[in-house]
Amino acid sequence: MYTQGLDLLDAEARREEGALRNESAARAESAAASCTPQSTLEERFLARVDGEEKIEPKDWMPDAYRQTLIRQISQHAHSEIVGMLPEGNWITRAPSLQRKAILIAKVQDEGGHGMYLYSAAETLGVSRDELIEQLLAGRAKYSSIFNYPTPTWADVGAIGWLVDGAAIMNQIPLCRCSYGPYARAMVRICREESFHQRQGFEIMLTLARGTPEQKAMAQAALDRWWWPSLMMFGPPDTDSPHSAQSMRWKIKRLSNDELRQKFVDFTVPQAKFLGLEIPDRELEWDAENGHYRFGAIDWREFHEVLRGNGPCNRERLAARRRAHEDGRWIREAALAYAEKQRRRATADAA
Ligand code: BYC
Repeated sequence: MYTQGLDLLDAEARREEGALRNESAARAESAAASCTPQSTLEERFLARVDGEEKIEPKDWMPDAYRQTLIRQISQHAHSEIVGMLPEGNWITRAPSLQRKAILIAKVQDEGGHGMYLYSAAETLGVSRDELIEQLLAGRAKYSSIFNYPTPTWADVGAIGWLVDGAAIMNQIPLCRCSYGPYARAMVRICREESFHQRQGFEIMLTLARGTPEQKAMAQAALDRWWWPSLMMFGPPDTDSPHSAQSMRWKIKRLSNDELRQKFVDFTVPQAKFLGLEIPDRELEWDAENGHYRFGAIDWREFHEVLRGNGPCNRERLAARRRAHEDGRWIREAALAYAEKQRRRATADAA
């Protein structure tokens, strides 16, 4: 079982370092930036990135860096929120009270991750309302993985084991992202994802060691989730338009293919431990390079899902729109309450 522990110690040390940049220094820098040539600003920015300094919200940054972060962080936030749906679907049908309590906690964690990530995106000058409106209008991307159905309880296990497993693999390097608020949000998210991955693996282990029918259920879920999990890491490096620039800016630390390979290398032994078979006839250990070779991914399927034609795209968006509409009264009540508090505070001060 892998863990993010060591990477996090490193990330936290750097976070302390970032926090030492005091506010007034940042303000002075931003005032100076208004009369400094663009090329100098860019050179300084890259030097800071190269020196592993965190870029903070009030620091000067190239507009394309800001836009890339808004794109990635908002897609990530949307994925967490839409990601609550496939598992949320099983809360009422979890096979025991304990499983139900664990699943509620997990789904709630995903909602929390969405909130930290929307907050991180807001530090870049975009509003949460705007981002949510883009999601509900079908104009924003979220992870392809959440457009697949969860027909059995074993799918909840497979999501925890594979989907959260892939998420941790992709997100541990994001704890070292050059943008401070995103990197810091990722520290807590990775800790929680790590727990999620273990709960998924434990569900799979229980099923794999259960009756032949339960083991078959676990195998069928693995068959359903294996290839979509590999697609989560994004297109191959040769077809990834954003990777090179994002890696130069140290937003991404490892490429899509590198992370996918790491995931396969970690997960195959876990499948063996479960006594389950990865649905890939070409999967083979390559002793020479120390990695598993795996079969070709169906990228047509990936692009179809991204175009909105996956098995559950429409259902997921419809559920989000319904939830947003159902929650309107509470948003209005919260705003009215805040306004009442503000008026009271003004009256008390007068
Ligand atoms: N699904 O140049 P590329 C979770 C898009 S949440 C949909 O490689 P980039 C969890 C990509 O956005 C999981 N779209 O892009 C939650 C880009 O489109 P645009 C989400 C995808 O950004 C609840 C285009 O393809 N994790 O784990 O350099 C329960 C070209 O791609 C996908 C994150 O969001 C995909 N799978 O790299 C359990 C992590 N892949 O914007 C678990 C943060 C690619 O040009 N994000 N696209 O229209 C990242 O690390 C990166 O954004 C990605 C893509 C690796 C996903």
